[in-house]
Amino acid sequence: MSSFIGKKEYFPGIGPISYEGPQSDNPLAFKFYNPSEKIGKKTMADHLRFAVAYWHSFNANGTDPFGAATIQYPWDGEKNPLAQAEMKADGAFEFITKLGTPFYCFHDVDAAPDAESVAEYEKNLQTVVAGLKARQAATGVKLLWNTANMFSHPRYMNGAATNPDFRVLARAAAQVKVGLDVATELGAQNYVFWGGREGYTMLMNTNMKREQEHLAKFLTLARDYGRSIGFKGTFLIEPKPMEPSKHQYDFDSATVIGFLRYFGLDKDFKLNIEANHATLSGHEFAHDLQVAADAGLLGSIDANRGDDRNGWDTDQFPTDVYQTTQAMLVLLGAGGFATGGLNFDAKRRRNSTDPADLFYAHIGGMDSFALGLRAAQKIIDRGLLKTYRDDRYASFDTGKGKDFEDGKINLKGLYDLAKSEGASIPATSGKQELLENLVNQVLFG
Ligand code: XLS
Ligand code: NI
Ligand code: NI
Repeated sequence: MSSFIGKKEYFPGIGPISYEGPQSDNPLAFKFYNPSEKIGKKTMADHLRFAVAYWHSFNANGTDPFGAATIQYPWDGEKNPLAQAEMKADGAFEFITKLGTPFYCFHDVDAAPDAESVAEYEKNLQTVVAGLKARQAATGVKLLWNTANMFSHPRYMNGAATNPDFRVLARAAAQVKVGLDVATELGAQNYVFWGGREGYTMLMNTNMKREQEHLAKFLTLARDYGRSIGFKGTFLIEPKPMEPSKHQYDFDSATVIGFLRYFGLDKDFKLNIEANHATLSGHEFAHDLQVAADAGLLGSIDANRGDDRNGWDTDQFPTDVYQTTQAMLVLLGAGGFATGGLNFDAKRRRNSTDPADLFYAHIGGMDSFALGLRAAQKIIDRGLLKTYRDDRYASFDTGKGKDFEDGKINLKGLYDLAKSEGASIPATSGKQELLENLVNQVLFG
């Protein structure tokens, strides 16, 4: 991948980020992410498939409910919206190629100016997309996924596909239709649906059953349209339990899997699991990954983390290597990504106002996942899980236990067996602390 500089350099003084190893004092270098290093059968880069998120990295300006913007971008001053979008695209590709991630992701309105009329909206987006396509071709950077923002505009205050007003649903469908055209044009590997306001705030004014049926129908139409125009990527649903809705329909992995199967969408749709959404729903990040993996529906990951002290979607950059190790154990166990990747759906803190902070944030996130990948592969290679996890279930591998798994024994048969055994069953340790210690040994040994 060649590093890209547009009409103007937006991150002057910062060159391509390279791997310098753990002893380096250079804050603008990778300490652990060494893209060409082989881990198991693949390179780190091929395992991790990192993506930069347009909205957090080139739009988010540090506003919170209590305060104004703190972060400025060089394109802020440009008053012509399309010219501004072009500058931003240059800045984005400069950043992405200097950082060296193979992928990026965007919402329609992150990249192009929004508009009330569908015609103008579409024209704006297609104009910007032509430029993005040229930049992709020039740099080799690929689109991991795009999506439609169907939650910021006031028309979506009661939802998009689940809005009680059919006209709003149709307007949302127009955005998705254009979004799928764009995904196909740019060769996106996936197309994402995050149900921003697909949920409700009050049951007394909500017909939940009808709204969910509308959502399923909407997604079915999107799938059919996408396939009809030759979109070959994976459709992804991104679960989240709340925020901004009080209660969102795509609550967590388990809920979404049940929904997809019930409505017959599980052949085309998989899940995009976000760490901070999993924790918001009361699960570990690794738990939601494992639930999706067990269903064969682990598609992609939005990499970030929450804060242990509160329950919000704080979207911090991942730094916790225990978490990334657990996540990579699940991912490697599931055979790795097919069309998915690790998208940094993460933002700098409001007071990280230097352009270099954007680099530090991503470098830290990439290093944290590189460490997690290395540790997970070591744990797998040493057979530690095989010994301690698989052996716990050995009683089902032969004899009556196997008969049970094979459906060859009924309840009365189990009763007779238990009765004839007579003696008390010896305790078998789960060895939790031993396994916790093994993780530390692999990480720091
Ligand atoms: C918000 C979501 C959003 C999706 C894309 O919480 O994470 O950023 O990833 O719409
Ligand atoms: Ni996300
Ligand atoms: Ni999120």
